[in-house]
Amino acid sequence: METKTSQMMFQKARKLIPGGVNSPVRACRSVGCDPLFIKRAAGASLIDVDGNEFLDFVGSWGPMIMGHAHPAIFEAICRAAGDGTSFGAPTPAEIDLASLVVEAVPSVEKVRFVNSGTEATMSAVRLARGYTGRKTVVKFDGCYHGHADSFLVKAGSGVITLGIPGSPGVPDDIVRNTVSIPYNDTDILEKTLRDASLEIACVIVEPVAGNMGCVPPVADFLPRLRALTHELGIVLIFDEVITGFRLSYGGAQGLFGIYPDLTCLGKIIGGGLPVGAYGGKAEIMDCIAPDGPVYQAGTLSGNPLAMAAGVAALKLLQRQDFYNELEAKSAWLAGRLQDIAARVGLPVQINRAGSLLTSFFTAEPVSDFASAMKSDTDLYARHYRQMLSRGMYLAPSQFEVAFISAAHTIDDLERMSKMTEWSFKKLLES
Ligand code: KE4
Repeated sequence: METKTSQMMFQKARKLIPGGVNSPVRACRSVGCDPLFIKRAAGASLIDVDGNEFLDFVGSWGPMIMGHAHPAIFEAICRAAGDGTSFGAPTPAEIDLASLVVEAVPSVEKVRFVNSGTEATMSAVRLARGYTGRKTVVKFDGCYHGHADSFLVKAGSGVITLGIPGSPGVPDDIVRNTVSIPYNDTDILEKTLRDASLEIACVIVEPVAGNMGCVPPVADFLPRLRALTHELGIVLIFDEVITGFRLSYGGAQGLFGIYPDLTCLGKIIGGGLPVGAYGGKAEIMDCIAPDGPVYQAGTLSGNPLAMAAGVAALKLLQRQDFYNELEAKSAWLAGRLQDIAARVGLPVQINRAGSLLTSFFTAEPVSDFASAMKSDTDLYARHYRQMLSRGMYLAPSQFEVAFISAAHTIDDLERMSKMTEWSFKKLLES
């Protein structure tokens, strides 16, 4: 595969940008190769600057549920751009997107738009602390909620990919207010939440974990979490930056029928442009400035182009059977991959939730951070490089998910499974 233009660009980028990338996981460090620079994308395909074409299973880490360069989203952005790109004043488009989010997400009565998932979760935690007057935040090992200081303890995603224990620069007295406990362990959860000394403001959880790889909740985990936080007056925050509008039009909460006090969104709601959001009960949201004392602000929050892209994206997701079709394709692929691993004799666990899927290279079932960490990351790296050489663009980390989109056809998924079989066999040869 010719990659000399990407290599030349990477050398140039590294002189200007730390690691040559604007987000660490894109550097492909954990899979032992240099990143490819992408020139353009359409549907389920990416084309890099050397003209190589790939079937894309990263989907910009979640936003591209419709596939790339969808005409309706492109048209909406162009139309909005013709009227100006940013005003720093309220616009009709913010009402349009807020209406769609409030209608779609069961527990959201009011919503505030920001520019990233990190801003959304950071603001939701500040709001929970301001609303309760308490300071401790409980999160779960392997879950990632963006890079705000409070979250960089035993975080998932890039933090575990790069093996960063937490992160330098996060003062102890910040981290002291964050407790991280095992995902899916209801005994430890109950003990932690009932520990009166902890003075807990909120629990923040990925209702389906996507940042240690795909780890769905066990049956009683979310119901128990909701019951305990309700009983103890603790704010429950669902971080649905990945699962929002991904697992269903109402997100994970709509699918499971478990309703948090606050919800964080991102990715899909921006249609590929920078948008995050946090929302929930009006009683809590009304504590946010200017109605209330909890401060949060942003120059480009509610940006008209991002709002237009988000409205266009969500309207596309309202199509009858959209999620049923995505579920059927995703279930088919997961079944094929599990069959292939069994037939080839490679110890692989396929975890799936809707159109989120991870192939863990381990013989043990993966239900939390500790079991995910038993995966063979070297084997995953070899698989990644082999698949890339055959035109399959996977997440450059064992601890991320593959995203299946409406643009992937059954033929695409058949091609992916055939390449997977070839790669799994090759892994066993050496
Ligand atoms: P952003 O600040 O990256 O928009 O969102 C942070 C975030 C919050 N919550 C969840 C559940 C998330 O998955 C994320 C970000 N996801 C990662 C991928 N696992 C973004 C990719 C990257 O860091 O480059």
